[in-house]
Amino acid sequence: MLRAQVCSNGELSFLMEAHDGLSATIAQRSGFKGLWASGLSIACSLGYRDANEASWSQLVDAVERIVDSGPLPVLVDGDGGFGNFNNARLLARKLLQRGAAGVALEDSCFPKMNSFVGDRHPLADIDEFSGRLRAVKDTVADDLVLVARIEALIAGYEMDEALLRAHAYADAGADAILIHSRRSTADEILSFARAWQNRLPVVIVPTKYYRTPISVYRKARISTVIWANHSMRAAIAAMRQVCRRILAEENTASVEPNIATLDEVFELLKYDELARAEALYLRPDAELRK
Ligand code: SPV
Ligand code: MG
Repeated sequence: MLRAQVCSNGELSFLMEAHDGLSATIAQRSGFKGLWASGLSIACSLGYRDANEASWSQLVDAVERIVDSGPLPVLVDGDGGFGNFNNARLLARKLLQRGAAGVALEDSCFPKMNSFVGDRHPLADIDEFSGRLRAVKDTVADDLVLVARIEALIAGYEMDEALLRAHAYADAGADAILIHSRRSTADEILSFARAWQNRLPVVIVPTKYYRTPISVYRKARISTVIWANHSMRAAIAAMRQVCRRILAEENTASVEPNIATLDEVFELLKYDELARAEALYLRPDAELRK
């Protein structure tokens, strides 16, 4: 299902960020058809920085909660794979076991730093990173969609370097290329797309260039847009506001209209299903008499 979304050159698809079971459930109920297990957002929800402070096993556990929350395919932000080819293939194998549909690996060095923090991040050597991709492909074959993410533009290199890397990663077996940019306009990723000519599908993350209309990406035949961190950022703003008001007012009356009701919480997590199951398994006779 993820392969059809990411690897189709026809229709633009969207992946919504999730970082836990609740954010995944809300994204699914809102109508999204696929999820991005964001490294930044998962780290943030654990109280860590997006600098490989969370371990690969903590990532895999978070992904399991996301996968378990519903039927949507999950593309996992695998950072750089937590080390060399061996760490990357281990991560991919564990993600596959936990039900992920794909993994995105970026050509950063361990420990990575979030793309928007600082500049001139060190890039992995092309051949070494291609080895990570090949090792992952040899381990999971086509059971996991493999997205190769290029950090060259983030790190301040020219387009030629990004294209060189894209071709090398395609040769190494990537299924799609994620081209990342920190510019506030989409110019950089659009010139990449023009030069790349869709040798492999292109995935983008318009976190900084959010003003560009989606029609521009359709025209450029981008395959997938990732909304990478917006539920996490929405949660921060909402939680901060409610904390401030309750602290100041020593009362919750004024925040009640702006927060989810308990009934909404019970509905989201399907408490009704548990009640039906109880009738079936705890009191089967009562169920039969209905
Ligand atoms: C993430 O969501 O963790 C990403 C995207 O990698 S970004 O933070 O925009 O680099
Ligand atoms: Mg990330």
